[in-house]
Amino acid sequence: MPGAAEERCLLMGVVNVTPDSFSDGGSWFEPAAAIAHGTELAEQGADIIDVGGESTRPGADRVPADEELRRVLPVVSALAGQGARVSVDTMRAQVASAVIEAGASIINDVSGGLADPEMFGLIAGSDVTYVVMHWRGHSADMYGKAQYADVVGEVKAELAGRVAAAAEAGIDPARIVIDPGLGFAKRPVHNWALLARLGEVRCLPVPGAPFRLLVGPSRKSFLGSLLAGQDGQPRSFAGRDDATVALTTIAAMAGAWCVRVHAVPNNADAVRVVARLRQEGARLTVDQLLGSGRTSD
Ligand code: PMM
Repeated sequence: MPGAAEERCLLMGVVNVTPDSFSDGGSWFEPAAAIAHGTELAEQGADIIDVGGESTRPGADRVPADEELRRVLPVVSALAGQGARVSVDTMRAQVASAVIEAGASIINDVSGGLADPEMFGLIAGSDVTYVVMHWRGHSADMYGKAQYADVVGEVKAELAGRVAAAAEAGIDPARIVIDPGLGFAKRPVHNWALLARLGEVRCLPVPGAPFRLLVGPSRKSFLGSLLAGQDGQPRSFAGRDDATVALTTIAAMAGAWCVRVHAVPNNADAVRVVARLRQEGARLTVDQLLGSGRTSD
């Protein structure tokens, strides 16, 4: 359960230090620009700054580890040095080790420990928070693996397997945050099903549940296709920010610990609105919002 200081859903602001991330690739590729952007996101109300040096957009190729480190290390050092709570989006134990040394307190592993067999051991020997995201393989072959009979059940079962393996490797479940991995080996229909049942996703059948939940809907292509124009063209990345705020509100209502976003100010307003409603004792859930009367966690 979130502590008193974290009753409000937190906001994670994204700084992609990459030339090719899907919505902001290239914008913050130089260290000085990335540091300035992270500082701005913190000033706008981001509780956590998530620094990434490897694009995970569908079809992306991998970046060598030394290049990933060259991109993220100066940014992590500078932002942590300013007192920011820094997360690093990496699948590599070698990168995680260096950024923890540089002051990162969260490792955001979109592969949930599957990409690097050294990752669990490294995390077990540290005291950082560890994000375990649902993942079925590298970005080069993302959609081939988007096959589900029951997406919520399968994502939960696969996440539970990763969390159990992490605990087996010595990681305290209290340090684990889970993430359904919107858009990763998931088509729009899968993302919507997971979003409608977020409360259930938190309650994995393993010791430590319910886990803190991170959700990353920001500007993703399922929003682009939902909001496509009459010509069928997906809505532009920047034109997806209002829909992102809507999903931030829904995730906060469903009890998410944190939402990962590119644009902070409007999302910061949304999480404050939900926190204020919760002070009234409102136990808002997606199911109640949709009018079914069931509670979802
Ligand atoms: N999505 C992206 C990258 N990292 N991390 C977590 N935990 N959850 C996500 O949904 C997630 C992530 C892809 O988005 P980007 O390229 O805009 O950063």
